[in-house]
Amino acid sequence: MPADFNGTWNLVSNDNFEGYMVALGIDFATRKIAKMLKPQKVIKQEGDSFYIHTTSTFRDYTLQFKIGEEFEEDNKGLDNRKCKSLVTWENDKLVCVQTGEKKNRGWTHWLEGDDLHLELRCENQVCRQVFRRA
Ligand code: VLP
Repeated sequence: MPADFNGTWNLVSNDNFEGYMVALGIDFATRKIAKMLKPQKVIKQEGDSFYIHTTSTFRDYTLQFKIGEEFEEDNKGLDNRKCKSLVTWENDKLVCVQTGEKKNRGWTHWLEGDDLHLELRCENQVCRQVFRRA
């Protein structure tokens, strides 16, 4: 049985989101707003199909994918750069590689007790977010 990410999750910590946003080229004004947000994630997992809905008072982002199937991601409302994304299992971690203009772009999700972890990577920046079950 793979890890079960199903549920509603609230952000409780967000380390180096600023560095990650700078690496993505997010403008100053947007960064000031974005760093104040406490996004919520709703994850629906059915077999190898995932739906990850990240919501906030400012913007929302929806991602749907199947494990092992590369897809075009538009990052609409984020940095708006298109990339090719591929999510795979690495043991119980969900690992996404986002191939495009930005080097070393991707993310990893994993569970630790009642917490959902998300590591966001872009170029030489790593942002670490922790979400708790709502
Ligand atoms: C852009 C960078 C903040 C900042 C401006 C908008 C959506 C894994 C993955 C699923 C993400 C979240 C991306 C956050 C990058 C912000 C609006 C924040 C709320 O999650 O769960 O796509 O990539």
